[in-house]
Amino acid sequence: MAKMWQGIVWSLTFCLVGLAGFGLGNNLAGYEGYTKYTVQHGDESAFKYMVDLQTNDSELDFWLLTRNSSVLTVSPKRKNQFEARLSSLGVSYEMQPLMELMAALKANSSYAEDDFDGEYEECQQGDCEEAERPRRRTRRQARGFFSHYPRYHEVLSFMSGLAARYPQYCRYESLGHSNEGRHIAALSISLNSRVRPRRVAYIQAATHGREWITTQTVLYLAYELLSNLRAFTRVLQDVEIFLVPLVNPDGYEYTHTTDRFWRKNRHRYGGHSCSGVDINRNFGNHWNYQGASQNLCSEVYSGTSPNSEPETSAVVRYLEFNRHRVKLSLDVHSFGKFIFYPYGYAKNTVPPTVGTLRSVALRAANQIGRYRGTRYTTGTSASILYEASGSLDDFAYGNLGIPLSYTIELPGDEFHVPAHDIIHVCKETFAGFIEFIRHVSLY
Ligand code: 0X9
Ligand code: ZN
Repeated sequence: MAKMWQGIVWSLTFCLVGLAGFGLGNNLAGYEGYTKYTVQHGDESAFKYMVDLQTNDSELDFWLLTRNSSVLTVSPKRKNQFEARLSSLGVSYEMQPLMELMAALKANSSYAEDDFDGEYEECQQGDCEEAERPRRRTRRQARGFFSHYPRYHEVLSFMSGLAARYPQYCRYESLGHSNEGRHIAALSISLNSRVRPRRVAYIQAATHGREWITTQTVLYLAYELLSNLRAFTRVLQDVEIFLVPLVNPDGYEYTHTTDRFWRKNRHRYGGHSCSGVDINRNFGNHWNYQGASQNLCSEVYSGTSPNSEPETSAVVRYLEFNRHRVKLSLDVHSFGKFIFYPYGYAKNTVPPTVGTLRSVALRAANQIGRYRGTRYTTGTSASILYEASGSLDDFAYGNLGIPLSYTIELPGDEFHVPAHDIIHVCKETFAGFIEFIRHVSLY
C-alpha cells in the first residue's frame, strides 16, 4: 500500500514538474526512474573508471567529472550494476531520484522579478506611464528578461532589438545555419559600427544545449555594455566585441521541448536511433584523440571528421577569417566554477605562454569574486577535469594563434540555476568578461 502511494506521489510530482515547465513541452519525459549520483573518487582508479564510462557508456550521463568527484545520472537499467561497481571500488557516494531534484528546483524557481512579456523594446516618450522614464522601464523589462530562460526566438528578438536600438554601436549578424536550419546569430559591439576595430574579443555560449545560464550571461554582457557604453569607452578602444550566445540553437531548443539534459547538436543519422555530435569535440585540434568517441550514441561523439558540423564550421569560418584580429576566444559553459586555458587534449602539455594565460585567468576569477565571493578554480581542463580533445579552446590557441583562449564553467550544482539567481550569475560573470576583454588591448 505504502509503495502504491509512493508511486502515485511520484507520478504526480513527475506530471507537475513536466507540465509546469523548464520549457513548454515535457522535457523530462523519459527520465522517470533515473538517479543522480554524486561520487567522491577515492583514488586514480575510480577516476579512470568514470572517464571510461563517460566516453563509452551512453546509459550514464556525466554532468560534471573532475579528478576528485563526479555528478552523473544513471538510467534505471544500469542502476544496480553501477552501484555494485561503486562498492567494489570502495568509493563513497550520495544519490537522489532525478525527478525529486527537478521538483525541488521547480519549487525554487519563482519569478520574483517583473515578468517578461516577450517583447524587449524601449518604450517611446509618451507610450510610457508619466512617472516612469523610458530608461527605467527598459531596465525593468531587462530584469524580467534575466529572470527566466528564453527560447531561441526570444533570444533572437532580444539581440535584434539591441541592434535596432543602438545602430551606431551594434550589428546583428548570422554566422550561418545549424543542422535544423536555425540561425547562428551574433552581435558585434564597438564604439563605431561603421569602422572595423583592430582587435576582436570573441565570446560564445551554449555549445552544449543544456547549459542555459551561459546564453543569459552573454546576452547580459551585450545589454550592460550597450546601456552604459560611456563607462566602457576605454575597454572598447579599438576593440570589437563579437558575441555568439547560442552556438547550438537546435540542441538548446531540444532541451526546452523534449529533453532537458540534451548536450550535443541535433545531427540525425538515417537508420540510427542515436543522434547528435558534441560540438566541443568536433574542432580540428587533436580531433578524436582523447575524451571523445566515435560511437554516435556517446555524449562526446566527435562527428565524422573535424568541422563536420555546420555549427562548428560557422564558428571556424568566422575565427579563421578574423584570425589576426581575434585576441580573445572565450567559450562559456556550465557548470563547476572553473576557468580553463589550453591545453585540454592531454595532461602535462604546457603552452608556451602559460604564464600569461594563467595570470589573466586569475585576474578574471578575482574580479568575479568581488561581486559576492564566488570562488573559481583556474588551470588546464586536462589536469582539473579529464583529457578531452577537439574543443574550441585548444583549436583557437593551437591552430589559430589566438593568444587568450579560455573555457569558463559557470556556477551551479546542476544545469538549472534558479530563476532568481540568473541575474546574479550574470552580474558576477560580467565582471570577469570585462577583465578578459581589458587584456585584449595589450595585443
Ligand atoms: O567537456 C567539455 O566540453 C567542457 N566541459 S562541459 O562540462 N561543459 O562539457 C570542458 C572543455 C575544456 N576544454 C578542453 N578539454 N579542451
Ligand atoms: Zn559544456
